Amino acid sequence: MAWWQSAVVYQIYPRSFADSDADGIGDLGGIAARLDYLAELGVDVLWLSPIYPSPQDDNGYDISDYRDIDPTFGTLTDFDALLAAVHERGMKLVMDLVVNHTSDEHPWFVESRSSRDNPKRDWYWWRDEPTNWRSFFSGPTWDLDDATGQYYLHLFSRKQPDLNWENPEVRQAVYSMMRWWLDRGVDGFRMDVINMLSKDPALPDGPGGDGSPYYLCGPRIHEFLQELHREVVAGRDGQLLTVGEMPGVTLENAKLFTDPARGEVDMVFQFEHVQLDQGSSKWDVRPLRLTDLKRSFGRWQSGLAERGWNSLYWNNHDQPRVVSRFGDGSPEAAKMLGTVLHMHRGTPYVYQGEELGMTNYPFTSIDEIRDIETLGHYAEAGPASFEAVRAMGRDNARTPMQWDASAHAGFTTGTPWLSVNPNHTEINAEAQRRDPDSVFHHYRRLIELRHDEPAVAHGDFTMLAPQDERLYAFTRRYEGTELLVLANFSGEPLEVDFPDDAEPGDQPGAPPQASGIKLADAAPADVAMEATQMRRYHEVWVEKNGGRTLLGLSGIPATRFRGVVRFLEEFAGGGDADMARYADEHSLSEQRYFNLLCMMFGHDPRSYSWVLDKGLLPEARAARCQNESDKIFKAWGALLSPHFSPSFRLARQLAQ
Ligand code: ISL
Repeated sequence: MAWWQSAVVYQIYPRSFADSDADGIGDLGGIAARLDYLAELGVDVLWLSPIYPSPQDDNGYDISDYRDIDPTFGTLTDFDALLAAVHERGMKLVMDLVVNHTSDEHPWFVESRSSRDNPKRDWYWWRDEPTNWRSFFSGPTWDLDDATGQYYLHLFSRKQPDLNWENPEVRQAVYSMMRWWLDRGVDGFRMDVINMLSKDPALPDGPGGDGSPYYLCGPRIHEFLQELHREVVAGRDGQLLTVGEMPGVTLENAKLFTDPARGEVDMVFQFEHVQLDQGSSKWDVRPLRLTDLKRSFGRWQSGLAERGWNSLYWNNHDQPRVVSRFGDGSPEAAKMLGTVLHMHRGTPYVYQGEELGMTNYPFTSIDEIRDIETLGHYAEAGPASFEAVRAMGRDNARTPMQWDASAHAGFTTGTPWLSVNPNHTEINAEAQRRDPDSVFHHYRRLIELRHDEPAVAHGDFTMLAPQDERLYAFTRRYEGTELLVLANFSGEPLEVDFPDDAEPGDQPGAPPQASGIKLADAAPADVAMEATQMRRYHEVWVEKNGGRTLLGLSGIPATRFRGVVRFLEEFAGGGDADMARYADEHSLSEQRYFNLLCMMFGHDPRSYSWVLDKGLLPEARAARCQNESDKIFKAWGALLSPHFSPSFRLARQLAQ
């Protein structure tokens, strides 16, 4: 198995992460100062959005020198120090590779545009007549260059001319640059719009100005990526990560791109799930239908089950914040969304601030927005488009990282290049690190789970209840372990209907029933009872391992966990052997005992009353379970895990 199958990647948008020199723009020094935070979160890989010299027309996705660092961010020496510090902490660092286009200020383009017979003329796409293609950033994709009287192609801004990958010199120049970074010690690349490299050289007009049929996954794309892999990646030590950003990629093509036998890329970013809440364009905003999301994810999960690999993401620097987009902005929604994504099969990507539940920004005026894409759209569409801009604009993701409650959220002591979200007084890293129930610690546990629980990294995936508009439910199975994840995607409490006739002995591999959730023999009535009452944006996990069943809940108030520890202390004397003895004395089967604990640490009051009703716990003692110290709370994982490993790992991690 490849190392990245159990890894989690964290995306840093350097402009907005942390500023060390008070110019209001994040930089390498800022990142270096926050590495311990990232190590605490537990991520394996850092991906840096572009830090190369750039006129910053598209915040660095317009590169004017591939072999240096933009002075705004630091120097190559700073970079080497950062890389060493990342490696020292056992993490890896992946660079953004933007080679579909350069900046118009890159020396290659400066030469190319200097005359029609310049040797680099053919490094870009020059034509006497433009086609009707429209740019991603509004307006045409062709600009007339007055000096030479020809048009050049730019799928993005006019300052981002497209390289001509038909020219072998271009390809070799890129490979050589990539090797230079790998030799420097970087651990791989996130490849910007890499499925746009191969264009139909005829560049025909597209339907309604849409040129994408002629540049998305064009005729030579697999050949180019195989060549790139051969020239750059192959023969290195297998510790690298390559992920291709591929707008519009189909599942069928993604299977080819990520089939290890073909030697192209390790995984791709596909866009299907982030286009489900839109109509004709990203600005035509529609409500998400959960059934569409499940159909899409389910298809990708099964499509890449045998060969290839998924990347998993809700957020990046181009997408609005998921907690505002698919949730209601609350920490509950942030945790629920995190659990759903991270329990899928694939490599999860966390975009900076997602681990805090950072939300969209409450923009009130176009003057607050800096993003070239959004401004281009607004200029064309006018003020009526402002609601869509607020909902979908990329600057939602780009506001500064919220480190603490101080002015500018601890991001900078200068004036931030983009305003800090006023909610930083509540949503910030400092507060969340102190709070064991925070979104931060929830993400930390999810990441730990992927490292520790093979069913999370490697288990198969079965979508359940595909027709339900509120419940997101699936199972993951690996060897003897089965994990069931139930998530209430709605803002209302949800009754989940568990069929009474759940067949005992449900075999791994058996197809799920089309309606309802089938809890097999190992899930007794008490688990079902808990799960039938799902709070808003709430998730429940059940792990079956052999005959044992474990229920885990997120957002568990620490007091309840402390209550469990007290219960153990009181009844079991604090030691593993005593604890087991207690279970024996009370004739509790291991399963029963587990379920009892589960009831205890669920914070649905019905769990408690149920325990009491059944006479499993004297009322007085239950009451005392409410107040315990942090010390005991922390001790609980250590106390329990050896005893109930491996099933109990889930609970332990949720509890920490
Ligand atoms: O942002 C988008 C959706 O609104 C996409 O169309 C996005 O432009 C596309 O996914 C490509 O993105 C990448 O390349 C762009 C750059 O602006 C993005 O930031 C980058 O992620 C051009 O380099």
